[in-house]
Amino acid sequence: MIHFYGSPMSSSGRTHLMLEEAGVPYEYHRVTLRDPAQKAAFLEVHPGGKIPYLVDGDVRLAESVAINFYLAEKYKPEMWASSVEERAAIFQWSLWGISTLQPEALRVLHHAMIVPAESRSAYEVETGKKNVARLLEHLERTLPADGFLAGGRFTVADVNVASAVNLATAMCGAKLGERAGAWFAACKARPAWQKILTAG
Ligand SMILES: N[C@@H](CCC(=O)N[C@@H](CS)C(=O)NCC(=O)O)C(=O)O
Repeated sequence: MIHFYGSPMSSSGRTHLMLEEAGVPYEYHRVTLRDPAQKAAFLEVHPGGKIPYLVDGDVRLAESVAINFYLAEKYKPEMWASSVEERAAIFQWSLWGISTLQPEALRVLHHAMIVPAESRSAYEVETGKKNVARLLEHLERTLPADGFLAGGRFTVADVNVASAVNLATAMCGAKLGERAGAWFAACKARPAWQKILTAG
């Protein structure tokens, strides 16, 4: 049995989605990291202390995108690459989501809501919003006409990027273009997305 450590409204949502897409049984350990007792217990499992975290037999993994690659390749090969070229596209889009788009959305989140009022910066919020808008324009221009990020079918890249787009649109009020909007609506309409929204 897979053990999944996560929490709603966090990076673990990306892995939660992938677990549902993979259709494998798993046990969801919901961790409230603000609770010192839960945090201490979680540190016993994962000394790195960050969610998501996955234990699958002897395999112990952190980092949502790496976990999702593992789940796709092992349990849902049709969502993984079938060629070097597809793998490159999956890597490219997933890394774009986690290391290019998401940090700009987090910049807005932190300076609008998380850091203490005296440390908040309107400049950071505005810059983050501008960068998110620019990146979402890039998504609109480069999303393949077949409506999927890689391989002409729904893959782990769509899961990884849709979760970052979800944060970016929620935090920045950014509007998606026609093509990206249709792609994102299709991602959100999938049963996995609907299930984790209701399950939390
Ligand atoms: N790049 C990591 C980010 C993991 C991460 O920062 N998780 C946050 C929640 S969104 C966390 O566990 N924070 C708790 C802490 O830093 O103590 C991933 O995508 O898995």
